[in-house]
Amino acid sequence: MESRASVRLRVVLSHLGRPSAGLLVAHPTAETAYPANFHTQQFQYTLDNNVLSLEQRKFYEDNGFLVIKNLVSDADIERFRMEFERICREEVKPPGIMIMRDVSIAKSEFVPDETVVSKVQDFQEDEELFRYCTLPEIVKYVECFTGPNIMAMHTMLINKPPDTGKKTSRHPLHQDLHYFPFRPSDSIVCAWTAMEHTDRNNGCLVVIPGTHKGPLKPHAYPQWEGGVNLMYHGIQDYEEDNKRVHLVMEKGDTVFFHPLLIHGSGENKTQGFRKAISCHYAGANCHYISVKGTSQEIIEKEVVELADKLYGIEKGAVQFQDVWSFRARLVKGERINL
Ligand SMILES: O=C(O)CCC(=O)C(=O)O
Repeated sequence: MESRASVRLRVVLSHLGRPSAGLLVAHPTAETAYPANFHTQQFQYTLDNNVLSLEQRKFYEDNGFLVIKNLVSDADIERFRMEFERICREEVKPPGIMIMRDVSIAKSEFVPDETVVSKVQDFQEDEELFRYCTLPEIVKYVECFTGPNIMAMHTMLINKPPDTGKKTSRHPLHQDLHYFPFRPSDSIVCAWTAMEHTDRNNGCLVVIPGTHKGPLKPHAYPQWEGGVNLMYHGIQDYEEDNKRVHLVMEKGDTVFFHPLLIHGSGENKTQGFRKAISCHYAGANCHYISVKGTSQEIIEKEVVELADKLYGIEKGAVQFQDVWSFRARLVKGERINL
């Protein structure tokens, strides 16, 4: 008889052939206005597709991020908020979703309510939240970095809680590539949309411009007195005098950023929850890499152990790559390697 573990694994792996979320077509909207003698070969981080203006491309190339104002409608944000609340109340349980609570909230205090949920991750099977990843206004920009075949690799709705005084609502400075066993990094981009006004008071995103040009740095859990949230690894050796930029954003504003860009977010000093929705995309022609012997081994170990626990699969049956290709979902074009 087939063991429980292998049945589970078969279910997990059967998701890998999942169909696409429907075809989207990107239309150029920005006036590119390149001088006639301008050569775009000098660009490394953006593609030639006439969506970004020359100024926008130059900004991303130099800084590793680009904010597009007022990109997602209030109506969509309201729908995402309502679906998040339904998930928190456990009225819907999309397969694969991870519900996280802030480390300051004891397990025994957990109630199915949005005030104890700091984040939902991996909502790719929730059709309502996954609509975010397929919004034409978002995908249009994503394509400038990934090319036309686009995979959604990682999804999150972050509900940064009011800080309890322990400073656990902070997200340490990190590079998202630390978590990813696929390359090339230049074909990966994050879209992060503010679901309400965000500034330093409620812990807006903070970025260190230009760091996407540097290497992937070693990460570890920071030694914070009040504790640190699960998987919130941080960079150990960043230079204190690096220029940090706090991204003050309005509801619907969206920042696109490179996976090597050093970023994080501060303490939420308000009494409200600071919400944002995000997706990491990768060009479908990216490929998986082995992270054995690299600084990413520590996150590989943590993720695989968590997946074993979550899916009830015997140790060693699931690899780091399997976890990623399980959660990956096609957004546009053709699923190639991922
Ligand atoms: O929204 C935030 O507070 C930071 C999110 C972030 O950087 C991440 O989850 O990688």
